[in-house]
This record gives sequence, structure tokens and C-alpha cells, in this order.
Amino acid sequence: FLAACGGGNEATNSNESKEQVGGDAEKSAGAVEAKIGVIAWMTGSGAGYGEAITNGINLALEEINAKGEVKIDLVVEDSAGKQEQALSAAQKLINSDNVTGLIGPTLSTEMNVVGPEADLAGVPTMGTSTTAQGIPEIGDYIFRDSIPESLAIPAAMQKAIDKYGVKKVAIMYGNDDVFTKSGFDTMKATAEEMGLEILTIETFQKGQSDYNAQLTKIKNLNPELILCSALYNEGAVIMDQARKMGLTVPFVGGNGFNSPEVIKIAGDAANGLIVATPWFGAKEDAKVQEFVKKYTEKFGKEPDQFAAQAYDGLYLFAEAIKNAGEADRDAVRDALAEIKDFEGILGVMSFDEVGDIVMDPTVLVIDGGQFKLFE
Ligand code: LEU
Repeated sequence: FLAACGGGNEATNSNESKEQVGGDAEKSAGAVEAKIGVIAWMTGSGAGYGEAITNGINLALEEINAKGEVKIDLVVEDSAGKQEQALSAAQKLINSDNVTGLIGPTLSTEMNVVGPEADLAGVPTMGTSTTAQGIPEIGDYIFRDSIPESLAIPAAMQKAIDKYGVKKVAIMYGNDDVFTKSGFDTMKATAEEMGLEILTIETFQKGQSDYNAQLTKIKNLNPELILCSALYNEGAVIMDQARKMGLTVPFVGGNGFNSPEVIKIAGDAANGLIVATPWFGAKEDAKVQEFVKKYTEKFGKEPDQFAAQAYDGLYLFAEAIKNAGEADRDAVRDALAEIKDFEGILGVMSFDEVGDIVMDPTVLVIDGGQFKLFE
């Protein structure tokens, strides 16, 4: 992060002088224009994530362009949740569309192939949902505004354990996905650190529809809590099948579970799911409430964590482009790295030295078919 910082400083200075002096002819003539590429999971079993993400981005886009300091042009590509498709979308956006920056892709599995490509090409990239370990460490051009599972899961586990006096847990995770595997690593390490007894560790794969073998085994061992690292499609079916066989203990999940889709698919069976998140829509905060209102009016449903993170993600880019004063990839990267205490709807945001977001999670539970504060 150090080598290229000069560019960001210069850009900030020229921007300041523009405000003080009233701007030269070229700058006062208009906004800084930039093209941003978005890679999101828009079709298939995780399309609910991509829908929330692109809705959040589109709302931010309208507001940013209306303000007029920065004019952003978006190019959106569907990755279908697949590595190869995400990679070819990135190559198109980087090489043909010549984007200044990228938002996405949706999955850490996809970011593991897109990140190195974008970093090599020198394209600043903002993961707004990629929460596996090691994402910002891919390179200097890779950032994220979604708190990692390694922070979120221990916060959720601690609260669940304190509240229910848990000593014995079972773990279930998808072993064919970077994010669900990373969430599992955190669950297991945290359980060991907390001195919990791990009764069994069960695995599943994407698209699986029958979890009865794993759940029967878990039920017979009588855990007091189930730690489950899953995306919403598999996670919701797991909870549904668990409840149907009389397994009523609480679940702790990662952010894959923090989607209204879980409630849509599992209904009452989703009650008792505990997650930690940087986003809580019922927060008494004017900015949050205005976003919820506008989003709900525009899209006919309430925003979730992924919509909120994507909304802030485009704002972070807009702030960096404004500070850089130009749509240059290196200057925008440096300006992103320098953002401090940016007030988003997620809270006050800064990046650490690797480009990871710094913020505290809130713990929520699904109760009566709704996400509520877990206290
Ligand atoms: N957090 C997940 C990941 O890093 C994606 C999210 C959409 C559930 O892959």
C-alpha cells in the first residue's frame, strides 16, 4: 500500500484547491466521470444475493449521479455463482470496457480467481459480500466492505453460548466452497478456544437436497447448538429438515444465512437462527432509515445485508473517485486505501493496512419469522 500513496495525496490536494479557488474551467465544467464494473450472482440458486447487491448499487448510483460531483457509469455482468463465468466477466470488464474499478464478485470462491486477475491488471476491486479469510490479502488492489466470518462468527457464537449455556455443539458445513469452508474453519477454531465439546463434524455439497443422514447423526448425539456454514439455499433446507425431525436447538450461521431468502424458503423452521452482521435495518439512525425507506419504495422489499454492503460499496468508490479527481485506476486505488471514517449506512468505515473493513458486528436472531436483535 505504501509505494503508490503519492498519487492519492496529489489528487486530494488538487481536489481541495478546486473547492477553495472555485475550480478551473475544466473541473468546474462537470463531475469526474468513471466506469465501474459489477460482477454479481444474478441467476441460479443464489440469485437472491445478486438481486440485493445490484438493487443496493443501483440506488446508490442514482443518488451519487444526482449529487453531481462524480458521474458513474455502471456495467453489470452475471457470474451465475461460477468461477469461470466470474473470471470471463472480469476479463471483459477490465480489458474491453476499460472500467476504473470493480465491485464483486459475490462469492469468495469467485473472488479467489477474479482477485488475482484484477490485482495484476491494477484494477481496484471492492468485495461487498466476500467474507472468507484472505480476500483483501489477495493484493493491494483488493478491498472489501463486508466483515470477515472470522470476526462475525465468534461474535454470534459467544452470544449464543452465553445465553443458552452451551457446552456441546455439532458442526455442519459445505466442503466445496471457499466461504463455507472458511466459515467452518472459524467455527471449529472458536469452539476449541471456547472449550466446547464438538460432538461431530458433518459435510455437504452445493445443490444437495437431502440432509437426513447428517441430521439424524447429529440428533442422536444431542447437541445444544448447531454451527452451520452454508449459503442460503442449502442452509434453509437444512433447517427445514432439522425441525421436521424434531431437532429444535438453535443454529449459528455465517453471513450466507443472513438473507430474507432463508425465511422465505424455511418459514418457521428458520426461527432460532443466530447470525452476526454489520447491518441491522431497524437501527435508529436517520441515514439507515432513509435508505430502508427509499429502497423499500423502489424495489418493493426491504434491504438486507448484501444490499446495504453493496450500496456503501459504490459510495466508497464514489468517494475515492472524487478524492482522486480522476478516473485513473492507480489514483482511485490509493484514494480508497486512504478513506478514513467514512459514514455509510453500515456505520463508520475505514480500511486496515490490507484493505479489510474495520467495524463491529451486531448479533441477530430469527424469531417469529423476522430478524431481530439477539439479546
Ligand atoms: N459471504 C459469501 C462468500 O464470501 C457470499 C455471500 C453472498 C453469502 O462467498
